[in-house]
Order: sequence, then C-alpha cells, then structure tokens
Amino acid sequence: MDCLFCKILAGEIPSAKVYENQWVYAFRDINPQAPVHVLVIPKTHIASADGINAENSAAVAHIFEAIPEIAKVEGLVNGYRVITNCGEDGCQSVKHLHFHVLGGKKLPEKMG
Ligand code: DGP
Repeated sequence: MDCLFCKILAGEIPSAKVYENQWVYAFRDINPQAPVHVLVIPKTHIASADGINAENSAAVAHIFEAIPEIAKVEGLVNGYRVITNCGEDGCQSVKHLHFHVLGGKKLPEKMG
C-alpha cells in the first residue's frame, strides 16, 4: 500500500518519535504549526475518521489513551488542541488516520 504514514511505521521513512506503544505511534509533524505539533497514528491502516467503524474503533480509543501521556512528556500543562482533518473538504493530505496534537502556546480561538 502506498501510504506515507505506513512507510513511517515500517521505518522506511525517518520520523522523530515522541511516543510508541503496541497500537499507537506518535511523531513530530514535519511542518509544525505550534511549538509542539505531534501526529498520533494507529499502527493499523485506517484511511481517515470516516473509516472508523465498530471493528476498528478500539484503535481510536488507544490513541486517546496515549494523548494524555504524550501531553505529559511534551509538557503541555496548560492544555492543547487535538484535530483530525478528514477528506477533501477537511483538507486531509495524508490518507492514514492521524490526530494533530498542538500546544506549547495559546492557540488561536478560531479554526475557520
Ligand atoms: P493533514 O493535512 O491533516 O493530512 O496532515 C498531514 C500532516 O503530515 C501535515 O501537517 C504534514 C505532515 N507530514 C507530511 N509528510 C510528512 C513526513 O514525511 N514526515 C512528518 N513527520 N510529517 C509529515
């Protein structure tokens, strides 16, 4: 499968790892939009939020269990934002489900 984040998971493309467990991998976004910008992905390929279903939704629970751990190691004591872009109108550019964790400063209120 020609998926950029599957290649990162396979170690074929280097990434700056922040966190990893059996189900989840997190790494620094190549184009950070905040002082802390981490991408959290499932180790199983799910194309987007629109591909979540009863069979694979445990992967999402694992991601949201990992996020507070990631926030802790990244020092996001004042809070942070979690975003997933989905599909064309959501401006999703990589077709492997990922959650952006953004923080390290007061983020803009409006998201457009
Ligand atoms: P989205 O637009 O929501 O699909 O976000 C995709 C993000 O992936 C975007 O913020 C940039 C990041 N990205 C794209 N290619 C790479 C890469 O090769 N390495 C890393 N670390 N991040 C990447």
